[in-house]
Amino acid sequence: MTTKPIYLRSDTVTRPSQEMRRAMYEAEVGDDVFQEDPSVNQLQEYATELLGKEAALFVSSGVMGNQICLRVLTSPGDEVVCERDAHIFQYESGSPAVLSGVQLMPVEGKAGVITPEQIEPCIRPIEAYYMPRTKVIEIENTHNRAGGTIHPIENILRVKELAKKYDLKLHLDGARIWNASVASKIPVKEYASHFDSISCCLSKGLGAPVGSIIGGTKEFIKEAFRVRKSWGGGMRQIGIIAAAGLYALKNNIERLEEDHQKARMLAETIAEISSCEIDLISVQTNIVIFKSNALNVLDSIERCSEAGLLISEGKPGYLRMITHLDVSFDEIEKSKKILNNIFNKK
Ligand code: TLP
Repeated sequence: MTTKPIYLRSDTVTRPSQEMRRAMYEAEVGDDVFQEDPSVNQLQEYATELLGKEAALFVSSGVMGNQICLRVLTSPGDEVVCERDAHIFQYESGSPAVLSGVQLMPVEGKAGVITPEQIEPCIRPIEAYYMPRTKVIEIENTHNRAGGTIHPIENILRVKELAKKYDLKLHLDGARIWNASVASKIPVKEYASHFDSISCCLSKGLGAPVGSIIGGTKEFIKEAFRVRKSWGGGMRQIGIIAAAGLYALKNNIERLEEDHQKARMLAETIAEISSCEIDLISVQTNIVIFKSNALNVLDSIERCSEAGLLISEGKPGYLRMITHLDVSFDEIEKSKKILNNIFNKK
């Protein structure tokens, strides 16, 4: 292949634009361990406002964001209820056990959503001292493995009621909360307002090279700052990358709509291929999960790659394509042709 491959493996593959690089080049820096990096402080202040929280903290990754939040919200021996396909359960290397000494209680949801009716029976009786103590309910919005589905706000409100009844904390893995917000037209602030903690990524659809933001109360973030340092996550003149994050928040949220449109185009192509299965209802943002009945996952990935289209496994047995700001409409058209050529064989 001489032409540049089309990268639909993840929205993490984006490269900083010229303008973003300029913002990084020009960033004022200081020592962030002393909280004296002006660019980091600016990013955190901007994010605090955007999330509508009392405070925000810049961390190195989505995993670090989720794990710091769980650590601050729990004590060893506690239990966190989450959906069975949640990122914290499937893709974070067992960190809740390793880093916080807590276990997860995964519940099988529908389109990434678990209802209060499903959660309530999983809550451990407070008097059962021999059981783990239920402490947190975690929600992922959008839900990666479910195909970028948006968690309905009505369900969030109902889960919040349940959490209040049992005095539980709520954490939002909002790695792609920006996509949920743009597609549902519900402000990120409103989503965030229902949770004790939120973690959201700058390095996915927003196109920054590194970093996530966590938000919560001042007290929560003070403790998160301490945990981040204890895990070796205190960085120094990090304004250079915080500037990219701030640029991303200011410039790259609204345009996510275009990524959703592109995902829709790919999904509709797949829906017309008889050897493929796709649930079009699940394609609500920038992720397309589908199944090929003609080729297995590895062969599908390999054949697409040979044709210049890089896709990945979305969950066992399923393929995944994710759109992002480095994929043009022209590349989407090319991708559609490649998908037809590879999967449309009778
Ligand atoms: N997701 C990655 C892989 O880990 C699967 C991807 O390519 O989609 N929460 C959610 C919902 C995520 O999708 C991810 C990354 C994370 C957290 C972790 O973010 P990073 O990779 O920055 O640690």
